[in-house]
Amino acid sequence: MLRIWGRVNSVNVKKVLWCMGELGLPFERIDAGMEHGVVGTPEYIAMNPNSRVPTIDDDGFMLWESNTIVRYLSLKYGLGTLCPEDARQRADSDRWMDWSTAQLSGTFREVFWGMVRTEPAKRDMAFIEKNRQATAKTLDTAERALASQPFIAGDHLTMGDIPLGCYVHLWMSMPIERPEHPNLTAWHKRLLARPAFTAGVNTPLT
Ligand SMILES: N[C@@H](CCC(=O)N[C@@H](CS)C(=O)NCC(=O)O)C(=O)O
Repeated sequence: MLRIWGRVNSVNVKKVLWCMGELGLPFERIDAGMEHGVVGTPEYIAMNPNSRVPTIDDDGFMLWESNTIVRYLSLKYGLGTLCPEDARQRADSDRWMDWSTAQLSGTFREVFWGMVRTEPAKRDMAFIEKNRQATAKTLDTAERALASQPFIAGDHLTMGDIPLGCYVHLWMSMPIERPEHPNLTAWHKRLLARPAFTAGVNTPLT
């Protein structure tokens, strides 16, 4: 059976939990990271020299880096569904995964850590606000892409929706000001209707 190491409140773990849920894969999850520790042990570092979560064990094949894990599982267990067979559709899906990490996650992380993981008295509100505005502007790009299609890379859910869906869910869950993004909001509602999203992503923030 697949095994995954990682705490459920990590955005990078959420990506993999949602992916495994969509693929209907049975798995065992082992708590690791933050208050659970584990990631600093020699045994864990031997599996994942990055000392972070998530890590998976697929029948002896150890893999870390969340987007890579999502791509691997989608190709192995979801070819034609989460992983498009057509090269151009797959590149489109891949592009949104890379975009979510390269363009969105940096400023998003500063808002999330500021508003969720930092106690109110210690928050640098000017810094959070600067990053909130930058994140909102970045999300305009996804808003435009979702104007013409129900999912980020076309007419059905693909791996391209997974990292973005995890970030957008947290963005929508935080007590912050958000600009009107009707297409993004409708897409998020479509994701919330999926049992695998509810189980893997729509879980407590802390
Ligand atoms: N690029 C890595 C980043 C992994 C990462 O930074 N994970 C965070 C949680 S989201 C982590 O392990 N933090 C330390 C901890 O939980 O102890 C990936 O996508 O898997």
